[in-house]
Amino acid sequence: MMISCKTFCTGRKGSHMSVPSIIRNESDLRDWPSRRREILSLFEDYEYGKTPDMEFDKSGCVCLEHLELTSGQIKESYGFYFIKNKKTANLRFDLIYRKSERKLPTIIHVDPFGKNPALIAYMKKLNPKAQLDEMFPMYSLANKDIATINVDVSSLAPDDPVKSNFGMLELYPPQGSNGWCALGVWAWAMSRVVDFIYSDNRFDTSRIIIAGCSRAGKTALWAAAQDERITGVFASVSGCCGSAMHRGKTGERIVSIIKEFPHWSCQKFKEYGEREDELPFDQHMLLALIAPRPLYITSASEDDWACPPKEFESCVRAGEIYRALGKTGLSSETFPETNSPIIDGDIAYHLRKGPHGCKAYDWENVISFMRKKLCF
Ligand code: GTR
Repeated sequence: MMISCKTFCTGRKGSHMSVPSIIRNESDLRDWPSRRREILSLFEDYEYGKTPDMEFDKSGCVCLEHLELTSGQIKESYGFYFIKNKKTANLRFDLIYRKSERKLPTIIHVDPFGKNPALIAYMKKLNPKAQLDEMFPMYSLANKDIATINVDVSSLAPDDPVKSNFGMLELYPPQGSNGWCALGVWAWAMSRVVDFIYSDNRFDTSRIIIAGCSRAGKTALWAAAQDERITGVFASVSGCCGSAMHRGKTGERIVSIIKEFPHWSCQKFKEYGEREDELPFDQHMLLALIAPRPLYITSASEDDWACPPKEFESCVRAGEIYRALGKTGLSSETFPETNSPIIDGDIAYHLRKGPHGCKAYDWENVISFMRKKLCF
């Protein structure tokens, strides 16, 4: 694939650009499902770990609370429980929607921050003006006839190098170099919520959008890569181990991720701290696993740590498989100005003016894109 250097001139110096191809030859193209499985295994074996086959002694999902709000909206809280060898893990999620004659599209939001005060403080430090409810404006989205589900994935695997071993990883501890990790558990949690959506006739299973910001954006991409029932994907400022290419990346690199967040990736990944160029894949291939589904990637102009040009580059590169599958990639392959969304293809991208995070501006654009693509 020809990629113009003009588009990607901001890479790290000294990094050579031997980027592995999504489609290497005619047979990859002819048999995309098997090439797809091969790419998925690379991510399992080298980065996020492999989700184990699981069988529980007992598991289920219960509605813990049902409220009819004065606004006319319904709010429900649920808990999934999983029991194995007398050990228990649970997953909490909240649903807000407005009653409708029609089955509702849903947005499932990855929330590793929700109930964790230490993380909220951390986010505030990153961005003192952060308004955490802007990350997922549940009530206003519910007023647009979208069912919104906030999934507290930290209830299943706390976002902490030590504590993440409790909960789900206690029931199924990581095994070997590709053993799963907190991020893998979070992605798995999102699929359990998809099971819930499939089991409940209030929801339209052909319109399930996953969303996440930053570490939750990484999770959203990995969840959608594994679970093809998810029909649309929105990842904001997902940076390193999310939408940003590893090769040539500036700001946060694998070496810092494995030091600061060792519980996010599998053991094997730790060998690649300063060796990004030797990985047999790069993050554009994670986006390729989402094809042909509508995908919206956002960056923020003050977020050099995430490296917006490298988040953009993976979108350009993933366009190859979208086109091969009869869809379109990005409608423009030139890195955009701030607040100039590129939204006419099946992959959309914008660079929001401002700091790391997810804002009302991001949501407005994402919702109009998803409405158009998924026809709701
Ligand atoms: C950054 C971190 C990223 C990202 C983010 C977050 O500082 O280094 O990888 O995950 O924080 O989740 O807030």
